[in-house]
Amino acid sequence: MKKLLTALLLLATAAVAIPAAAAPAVPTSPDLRPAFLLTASPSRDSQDLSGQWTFSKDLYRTGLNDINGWVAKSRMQRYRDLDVATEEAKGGATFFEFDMDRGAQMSIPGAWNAAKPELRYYDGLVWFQRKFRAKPLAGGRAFLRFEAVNYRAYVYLNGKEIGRHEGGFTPFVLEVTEALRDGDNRLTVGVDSSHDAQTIPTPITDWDLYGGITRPVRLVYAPATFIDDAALTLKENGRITGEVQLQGARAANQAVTVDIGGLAKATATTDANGRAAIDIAAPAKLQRWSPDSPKLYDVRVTAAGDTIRDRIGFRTIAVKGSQILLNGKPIFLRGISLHEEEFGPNPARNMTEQAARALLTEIKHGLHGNYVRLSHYPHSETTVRLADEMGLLVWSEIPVYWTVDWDNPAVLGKALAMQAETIYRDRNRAAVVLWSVGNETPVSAPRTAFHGAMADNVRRLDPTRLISAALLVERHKVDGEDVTAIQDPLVDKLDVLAVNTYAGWYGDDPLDALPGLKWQVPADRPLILSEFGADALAGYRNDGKRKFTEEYQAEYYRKTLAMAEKIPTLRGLSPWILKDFQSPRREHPVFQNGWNRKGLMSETGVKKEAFGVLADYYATRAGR
Ligand code: GCB
Repeated sequence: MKKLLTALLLLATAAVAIPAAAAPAVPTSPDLRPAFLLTASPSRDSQDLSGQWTFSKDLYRTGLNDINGWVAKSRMQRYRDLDVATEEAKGGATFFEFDMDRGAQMSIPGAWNAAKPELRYYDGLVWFQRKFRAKPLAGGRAFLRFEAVNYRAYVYLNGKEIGRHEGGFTPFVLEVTEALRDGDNRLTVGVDSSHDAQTIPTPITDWDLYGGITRPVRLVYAPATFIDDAALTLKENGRITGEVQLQGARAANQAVTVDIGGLAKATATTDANGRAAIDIAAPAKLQRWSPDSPKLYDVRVTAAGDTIRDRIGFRTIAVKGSQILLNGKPIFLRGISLHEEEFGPNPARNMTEQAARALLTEIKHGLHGNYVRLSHYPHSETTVRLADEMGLLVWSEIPVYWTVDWDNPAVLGKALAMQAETIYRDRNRAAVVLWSVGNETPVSAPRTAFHGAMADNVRRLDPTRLISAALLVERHKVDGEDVTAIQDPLVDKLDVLAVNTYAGWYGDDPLDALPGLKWQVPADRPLILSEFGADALAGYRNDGKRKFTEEYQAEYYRKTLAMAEKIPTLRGLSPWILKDFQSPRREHPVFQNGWNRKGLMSETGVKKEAFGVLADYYATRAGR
């Protein structure tokens, strides 16, 4: 078993961020820590590479490989460090079948599917190029930090391969100290959006393709020895614990100081691996973070002449019997599910702060919510930081959705690495309280073993938060009566049970039957309804007997909420979903046209009747 775990861990570290052969080797660590995190990069000297990039489609992947498995032809290699027009002007036999400098432009970050009509359903490789000027620090180091590239990235700087990454929703950092030029630089990124049976997720989902460089890219400067990451958390025993990780030749034996908003100061010394453990009593005046009072402290970490800053909230989260306790007090999660998709008729999954704020404001103030399920993959850092600032508890998940290749250790390796990248990214966010290990995956022995390994991985990497999964429910007869039950051995690994239920939308149940449906769930565990929902086209109205009307959706909500009220262990709700979202699965020509219509709001922000039903329910709940 230990051997298998070690093999998996090695696979996991190898699966996701791979520096090019020429770059320094990455230590494969059992804690699945990516080689570099640079989590506090916004507080560092850095250059935002957002803006206009040129691009070139490459459906047959000619820039990566030639026919017959040969090396790509040089006339196809989009990442070459040359000016095609200048070469052409020389005449002669050489010619090119691309020109990144004279190619069409696209605004980055943003998915290509929204940028150009001809790329609407393009699923494959696209090359992007951005030129920029750099002024490297003498004796310092430089890194590229990508917040997300969907789904695979091949990164080249000035014609040299810097590294690769797999996974569409997590950040990765590649060192470019050697390849970066003082002056003009040419950054080329091949982005492959295609998914297969061994990717996470597979090609079959219920959301849009959104290929591209979907989140910001930064060039980050750091001293030769620097603070890569610092994490702090409040424990139930009243102590603040955490770690500071230094990188570089002088990382060992360094004095580290952590200042928590001027309230408390911790000092420690790094060990041989550049790591310092922090453990101090929480200061008496420390205000606990909560949705009602989302207090964040300015935290400043200093070591080896380097300083990073972060804004961190302190709270505890625990389960006791069937209660969820925030700062020791029972809490009911008044939430909603959300896809990473901004309001508007043609979203590009470009989650600017303004776009994220518009969505979260509807949850916090429109619905009177205190919780959001960020489905079905890690959302942008912007969204999670905003949840911290605005006071919304967060459920976070990676896209182990429906079915993945359960029997394949390499796929499990990818899942564990994605989880690790998410946890290392977000472990300072007080808002995040739940890590989910899957969504609606059909029960089988290999699937349960896969999720079990994921749950163990989360427990090891972050024992301070709760573990859940959005499970399927079964309907069966008990004494002639229809009973909804969870029949899933995975429950043994979870702190909070969560189920998706669509009675009244999928299936034959009349709405009036919903409040009478019987539930059989463990009495000693908290339960969340992680999804329920019904489609409605905003503005389509009649007597409410027809599906897709606003009235039907509103009545579905009334009846489902009445059903939920009867489940004694119910501790939270995240109905499906705040806003209509794009999905090629949904092709009804009158009601859907490529949109899943289960939003409480249309894609442009028009509220449907059911929005008011849930808002009223949450307003009452908040007062209880
Ligand atoms: C689900 C899935 C979600 C779908 C939703 C639906 O159970 O978890 O991704 O979009 O149902 O609309 O059917």
